[in-house]
Amino acid sequence: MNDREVWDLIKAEEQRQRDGLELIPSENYVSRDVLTALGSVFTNKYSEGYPGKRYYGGQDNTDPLEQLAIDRAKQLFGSDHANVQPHSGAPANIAVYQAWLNPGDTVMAMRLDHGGHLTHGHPVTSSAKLYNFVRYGIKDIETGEIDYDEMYKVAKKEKPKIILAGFSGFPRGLDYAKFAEIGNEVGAVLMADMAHIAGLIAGKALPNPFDFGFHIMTSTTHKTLRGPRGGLIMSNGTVSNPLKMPEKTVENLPTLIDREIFPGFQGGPHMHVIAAKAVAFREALAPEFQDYSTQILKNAKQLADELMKRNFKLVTNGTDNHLIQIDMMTSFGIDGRIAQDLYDSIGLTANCNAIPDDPLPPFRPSGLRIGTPALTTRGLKEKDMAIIAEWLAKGAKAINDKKSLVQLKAEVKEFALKFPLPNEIN
Ligand code: DSN
Repeated sequence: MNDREVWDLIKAEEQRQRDGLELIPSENYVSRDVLTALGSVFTNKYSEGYPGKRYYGGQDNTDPLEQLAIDRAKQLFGSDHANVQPHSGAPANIAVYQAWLNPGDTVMAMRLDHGGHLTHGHPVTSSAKLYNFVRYGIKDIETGEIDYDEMYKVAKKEKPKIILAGFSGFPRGLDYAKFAEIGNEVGAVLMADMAHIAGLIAGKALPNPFDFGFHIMTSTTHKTLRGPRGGLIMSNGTVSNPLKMPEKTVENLPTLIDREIFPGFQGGPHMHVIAAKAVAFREALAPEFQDYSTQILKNAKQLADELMKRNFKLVTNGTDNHLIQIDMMTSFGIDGRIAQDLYDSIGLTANCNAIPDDPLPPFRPSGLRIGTPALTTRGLKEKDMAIIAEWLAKGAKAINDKKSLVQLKAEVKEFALKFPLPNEIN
């Protein structure tokens, strides 16, 4: 590469990833094949429209490529329809809202401080200005049990047009059957934002909302699904000509969504990213991906247990998925941001996060969010989780002891180098 400045930063980032351990639950390491597809000549091509219905010439290869990605996504999640064009998870969610709602309509989603995502109606988002968001949340912070009775009451009163199941900071499972029961009674479309757990659903380690009658599933493709940075929408219903606006019915959701992504909301799809999505979907269809997904959960459970043995207070006292929320204030009297910087300094990357009913502000919250998808990709197993928990405990205690932190950083690096990044292996 001629651009030394960029090249040096790429090499430095490679080294940072190699020398440390990635604990952020929404990050992962892609394969060499995914990277190759991302860096391919498909980045040169404009392809507004959908396979067979494009506005520009020269689509000999983009059409079969996008169709391959669509077919693989449908096979992976068992849906009638897939739109592989969303640039990421936020545009995917917004496109669904726009496809189904009118301004002023109501959406029911998880409380943001209980684990819901910004795009589920945080007041600072543009969706919150257009639509009315009402909430469900956790009944018992110690177990993470969702208050389904309250959800039912609010749904009956507010009549949401969409009930949204999904989270980015909740370490337990959702009862999709209950969501469906409530949604069907009030006539809401059931939408699952599975960005965090799509890989666990694809790998059959966690249940699939479509098996419970959900109509729509949105996701990112770069978290547990281990593909390129991007978005994905799947739905059930009839896929018809995207050039014609269909009637607004549940059966027509696939076409309403396609129309909303393009021409409604986005311009040209990023075909190099769609190529990389297709590669990732093929990888996720392989039997080994099921072992990977199961191992993520085993590692997360083990890591949670090892942390609790070392006096870490965990939100809901454990995990049933890939992520763990640590209440750092209760555990060690330091806030999540201080903890994030502290662990960064020893090569353990995590992110600060609000805990339920957090008294501290979002930029400096009480919690630290960690998880096991990237560690598991790197080949770590249950036995390695005690080592990580020990470093996290020692790090928190050594906050003012520079010498110990330098020593911990060296230990983390020595250990991390035993586990090559996947794009170094294949
Ligand atoms: N930023 C993502 C996460 O880390 O959960 C959600 O968009």
